[in-house]
Amino acid sequence: MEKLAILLLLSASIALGDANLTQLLGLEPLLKTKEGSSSVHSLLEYQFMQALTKDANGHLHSTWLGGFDAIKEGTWMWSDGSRFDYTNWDTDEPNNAGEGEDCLHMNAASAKLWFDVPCEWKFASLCSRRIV
Ligand SMILES: [Ca+2]
Ligand SMILES: [Ca+2]
Repeated sequence: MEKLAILLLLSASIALGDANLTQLLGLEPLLKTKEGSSSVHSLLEYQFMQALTKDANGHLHSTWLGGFDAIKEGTWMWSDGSRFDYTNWDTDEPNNAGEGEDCLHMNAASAKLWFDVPCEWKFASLCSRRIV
């Protein structure tokens, strides 16, 4: 429930485009860096996060989550330190293709599941912050 409240506040500040609200909530730094990128621990959480990334036309945009395996290939972790206890990878992902893929994005391809991709790619980030 706490996480839901956090995401609602973040969603509201972004949706309203209210810089003062974003600053008041202390979310501004999170929107500028990948620190505080969100973790996902259930299908329900993932579906909620997808709703936050949906535009007015119903399109789900590719968005960074806080998952990475840059420390040890194949060992996925969340940047918030929580357990990596849920996955929603697309078929044949993660595959660490090419010269390596160590970051996780959601809403990938047509299935809108997870891909590992190069961390240099540019997407919006979905962030969360513990308020209490
Ligand atoms: Ca990798
Ligand atoms: Ca991949």
